[in-house]
Amino acid sequence: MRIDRVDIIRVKNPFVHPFETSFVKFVERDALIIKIYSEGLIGYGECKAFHAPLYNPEDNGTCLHVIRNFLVPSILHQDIEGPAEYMERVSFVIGNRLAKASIENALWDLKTKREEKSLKTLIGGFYNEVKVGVSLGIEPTIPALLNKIEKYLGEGYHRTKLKIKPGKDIEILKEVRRHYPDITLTVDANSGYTLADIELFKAMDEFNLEYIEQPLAEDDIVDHAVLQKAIRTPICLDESIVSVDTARKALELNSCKIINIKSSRCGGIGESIKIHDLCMQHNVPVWCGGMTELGIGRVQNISLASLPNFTLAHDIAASNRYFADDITTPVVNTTERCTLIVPDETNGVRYEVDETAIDRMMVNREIFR
Ligand code: OSB
Ligand code: MG
Repeated sequence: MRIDRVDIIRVKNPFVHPFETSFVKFVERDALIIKIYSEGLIGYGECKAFHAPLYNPEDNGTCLHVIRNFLVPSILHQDIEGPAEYMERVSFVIGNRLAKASIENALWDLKTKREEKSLKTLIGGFYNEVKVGVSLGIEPTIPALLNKIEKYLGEGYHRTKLKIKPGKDIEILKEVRRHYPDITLTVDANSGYTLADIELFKAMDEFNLEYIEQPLAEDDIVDHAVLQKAIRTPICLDESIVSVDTARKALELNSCKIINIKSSRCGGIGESIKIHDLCMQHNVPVWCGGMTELGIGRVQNISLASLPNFTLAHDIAASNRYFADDITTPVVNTTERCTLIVPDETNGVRYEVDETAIDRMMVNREIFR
């Protein structure tokens, strides 16, 4: 496919409620939308980076630089076979996976339009419907957190994940378990701890958590292996897994028993499929992580999560869990079973990009043609 034009649109969309993690309190989603024009069709991708390099080494400023100066010139006015060939073409760019993934995702979207097939069909998806969980930020008080848990349990979310950080962990878990002894519960530390906290994680074994997500540093699968040996609760790696190769090493070292796949963090949908397949061979379940994405990214995640080894509840909440306004028609909403129907050619589920919503949120647009 010949690439005729690329737009990079910076948008900002406020969160309905601040979302606090161990590394920052988010108040708005700052994102880049990628539009690739090719032979009369348009493919959309969403860059999942944040406003600052607090979770990933990249942020929207570095992504803009890399996309503008290295990725766009690699494809503009050229013939691209598809997402895989694009990834080979830009392999000279080291790291910068979120930037690469945003274009890769847009090329997948173009491929669905060219071939008139759903993303599910193109990647060999299996499930028609996927289960979703909710990820809850750190709240100022325990009663405020309990209120949030009650609200989302009421909406049917299949798993409750609590963000934790040093000093906001065991006490919170005790209270939550006292009120909700049986719910499927997980915690996400976002790399907030070190092996010096090993006793704390041993103490968490009594709370019957489905998993502990990314307790230690993102570049430390060795210490995660030590920790996993010392506790019964499965460790789920998120930040540490940035490629099929890091996944292979983590599995060889027994650093985790579960992997959270975020296609952006791993450089795109193609690499995510490889990680999925590797985990499946090793009987390691995966689930689809979230980056509080806007509709374009959220919708692509639904299709990724249709692969057979995506067996645990996903961080693909209804859009209204984060936003009052979103950029797809319809906006992503869960069924009465708190699931999402995976769009395919036959079920009539279809999401279109809402350009007027993008215009409402736009702070800047760069056009390359
Ligand atoms: O670690 O999974 C994470 C949000 C921002 C950055 C990192 C993470 C998260 C979430 C929310 O946990 C996931 C979502 O619902 O999109
Ligand atoms: Mg996480």
